[in-house]
Amino acid sequence: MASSFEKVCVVGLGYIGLPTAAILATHGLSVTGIDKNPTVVETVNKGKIHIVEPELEAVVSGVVATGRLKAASAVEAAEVFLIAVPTPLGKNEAPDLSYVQSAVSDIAPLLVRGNLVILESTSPVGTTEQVSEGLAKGRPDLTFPHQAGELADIQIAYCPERVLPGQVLHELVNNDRVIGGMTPRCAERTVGLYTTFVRGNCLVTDSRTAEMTKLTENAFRDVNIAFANELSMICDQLRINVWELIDLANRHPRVKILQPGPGVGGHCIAVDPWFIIDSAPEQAKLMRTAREVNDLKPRYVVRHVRERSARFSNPVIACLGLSFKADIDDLRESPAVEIVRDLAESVTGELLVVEPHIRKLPAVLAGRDHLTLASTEDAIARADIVLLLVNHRRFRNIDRRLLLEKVVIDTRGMWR
Ligand code: SAJ
Repeated sequence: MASSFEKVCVVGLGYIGLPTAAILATHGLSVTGIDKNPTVVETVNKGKIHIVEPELEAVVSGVVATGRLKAASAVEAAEVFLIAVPTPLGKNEAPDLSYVQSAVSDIAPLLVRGNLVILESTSPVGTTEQVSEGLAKGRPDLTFPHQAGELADIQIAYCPERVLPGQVLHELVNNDRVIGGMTPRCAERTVGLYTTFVRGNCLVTDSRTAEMTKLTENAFRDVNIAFANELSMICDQLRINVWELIDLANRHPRVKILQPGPGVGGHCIAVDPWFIIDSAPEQAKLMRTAREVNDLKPRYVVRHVRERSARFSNPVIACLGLSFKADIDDLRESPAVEIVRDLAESVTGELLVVEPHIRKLPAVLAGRDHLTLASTEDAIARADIVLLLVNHRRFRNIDRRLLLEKVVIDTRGMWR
């Protein structure tokens, strides 16, 4: 659908900002992507990308070539400002909103009546209202939704990203979007922008509900993974195969237990529940406990490996997988990395790490004695203990007969 907007400025060219900027540009809008990192700006302006995401480079190079997308280091005047900056955890598990605040300070001087500002970054409830207040502070000559409601000069909305890394281009277009307008008019204008490229439904609500929707989706998953992880520890205690147990329980028509693992990694599920816990600590008891259970799991695995390695004087341990989930190269917040690091610090013997998606060890593991990156074959052949940390497709082909003489610790249930 054709948009009534022509010029969009996307602040933050990361995993969400860059694909969104590129998709808007392919739909005929003139897009400037802003990033404080000069290397990112330079890379995008060459039609290349600085992140790993299938098919994205072809789209970016196409729109950069036609001039529809360009990158810059300073915010430029536009009709729509779309904020897609990181919102990491700061001190004491509290959200760090400094990148959002910095985007607000950069945008405020450029605003003109009729502009639309959209926040996409995962944010604690109330952040969109804070964006409105922050912009108003910088521009006392204009009115904003928290002051003037429907009559405001500037419209503001929250529209969370929900895409799965690795499938971003598909999910960006096909997923439903939740659009939280600070007023109905803010929402309506935001729907106008997203319907240029979204084939899913645009579901309209207020900004606080939209902020909470995003956090709830990831907290729901975290709590459910914690249930599976807790079950796995109970089952170890009771000498029950947790994988068989879950398969059986899931045959009940209203039971759908997720899979235990070595812990919860990535930038989202292990982080977002804290945004809820931080804003309602008294009420968010279950979510806090779930976070604690999931955070405990890597340490539980390390303890288990140490117990099983006690009978060897210098065990060779093959650690299969380092990424935070299967079939990707992303090591961010990966429980597997944490486990290998802790083993390197607490077990005498040799660690052979296998991660087919990387060529060199991450800094936290590099340069350690008795820890090397190995091929699957070499690691399995030499190991006394085989520790499976990630259920990569490639590990499924391992000949099970090669494991018969070894101590096998399977945190993912691949060899259940
Ligand atoms: N995990 C388990 N057991 C399971 C499922 C997952 O241990 O049964 C672990 C994975 O191994 C991994 C972690 O959880 O370490 C997270 O993996 P994931 O595939 O569940 O999710 P992410 O972090 O890659 O992406 C999530 C998605 N959110 C939901 O599915 C509700 C995605 O749609 C969001 O856009 C993304 O977070 C985000 O950016 O917030």
